[in-house]
Amino acid sequence: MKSSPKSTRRAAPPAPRAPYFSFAKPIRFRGTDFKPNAEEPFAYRYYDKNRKVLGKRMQEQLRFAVCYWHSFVGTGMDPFGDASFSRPWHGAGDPMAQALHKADVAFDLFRLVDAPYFTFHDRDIAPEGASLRESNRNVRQVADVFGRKMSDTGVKLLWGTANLFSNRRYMSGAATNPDPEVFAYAAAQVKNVLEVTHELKGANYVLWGGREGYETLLNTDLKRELAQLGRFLNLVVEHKHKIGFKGTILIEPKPAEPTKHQYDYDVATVFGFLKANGLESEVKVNIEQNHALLAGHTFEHEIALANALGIFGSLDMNRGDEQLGWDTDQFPNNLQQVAVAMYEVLKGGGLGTGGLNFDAKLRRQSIDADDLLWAHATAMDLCARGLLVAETMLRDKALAQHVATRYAGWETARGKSILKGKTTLAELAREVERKTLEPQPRSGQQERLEHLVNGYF
Ligand code: XLS
Ligand code: NI
Ligand code: NI
Repeated sequence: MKSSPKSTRRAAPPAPRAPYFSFAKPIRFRGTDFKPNAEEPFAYRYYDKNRKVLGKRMQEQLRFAVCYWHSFVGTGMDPFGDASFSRPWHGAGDPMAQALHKADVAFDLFRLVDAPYFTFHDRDIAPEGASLRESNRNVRQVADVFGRKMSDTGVKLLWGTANLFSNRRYMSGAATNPDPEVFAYAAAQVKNVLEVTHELKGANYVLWGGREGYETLLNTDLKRELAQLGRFLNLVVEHKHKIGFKGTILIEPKPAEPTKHQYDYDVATVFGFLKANGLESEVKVNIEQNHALLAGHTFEHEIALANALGIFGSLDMNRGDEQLGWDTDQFPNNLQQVAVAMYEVLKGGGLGTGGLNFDAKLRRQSIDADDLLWAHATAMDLCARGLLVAETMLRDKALAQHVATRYAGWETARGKSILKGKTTLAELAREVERKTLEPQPRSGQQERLEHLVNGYF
């Protein structure tokens, strides 16, 4: 075919960019005997993605995800200092070109650490435009690029979400805003990201109530705001079914920050809210370690409770600091904490459509590009090790047997008839009054069990 003069004068392709990371080859599993060297400075000691753990490949048991916001948007800024990371796609420049640069580096990180999933907010991946229409167009444009990269690499989307908290329009809340026009704007934003998540075959869609809460009751109609939040969530669920999205809708509880009191305080509060709105079989929870601590719970408590209530969805895998009362979002680095959390996950039947999303950020001084690799790879290896410990705890059955013995009375005909509602309060009272012997207390054996658990490490 004869080419037209116009097409022969093609613009020169952009000069190839230098790779962002110093690693060229993906980090591999090498076992615990491997000695790192200049060629291969890091190798997985425990994360052997094809190893079977309780009948599933480790990769499928763990479903690791890299989050876009902390790793590629975060600047290292804190309330006392400006950006410290200076990533090449930050600062002045064409924002769409920067978004594409960022996407290239993100997919390079996924490849290098061998992460099977990622997560994002709409505002992480594309610049906000002059209108919602323009912002949504930007998001779709980057999502198209994601679609191509995902089919080239096999990386999948764990979940998408809308940022309904950064822009000042949301300063008084999104769904819980006193102005219905802000509610409508938030709805329009969620519609777009939910549809994009659906198109990218996301496994879940997350709603974290960024500013759904209040600063002071003096200006707040709490009852009205809760009703707004219920309506909003119902709209999202209705739309999910309308477009045929099969992923799970997840709420991410957090007790405070940014608002003084967040409505989605913890798992128990979210369950009550779902019940009140008839959504307990439609929506599950995305539990974050640091948020559990801020609510005065342990991570494993929140996981166990969600499993007990049938609303366990997914995990934001990070770590808070026991001395600090805010969301430090550090990479997980405590084997025992991770193992007991994974034990609860496995006991409940595993992650389902969920995964382990590293909602974690580098410390402000970790300014090297490779710090992103080290942070993710060490966290992945630690979680793999935690999974193996949890597997042993489960297979060993010693803990489970202790618990079963402790509740054995409830498995007898007597216990069962009480629970089935076959005895009244008056009947129970009459029976007890006839007896001369008191029920005998038995030891909870906590120290012995703590010793048992230490033996797994
Ligand atoms: C903030 C939340 C947030 C959600 C996604 O504290 O953890 O990062 O995971 O909006
Ligand atoms: Ni989170
Ligand atoms: Ni957090």
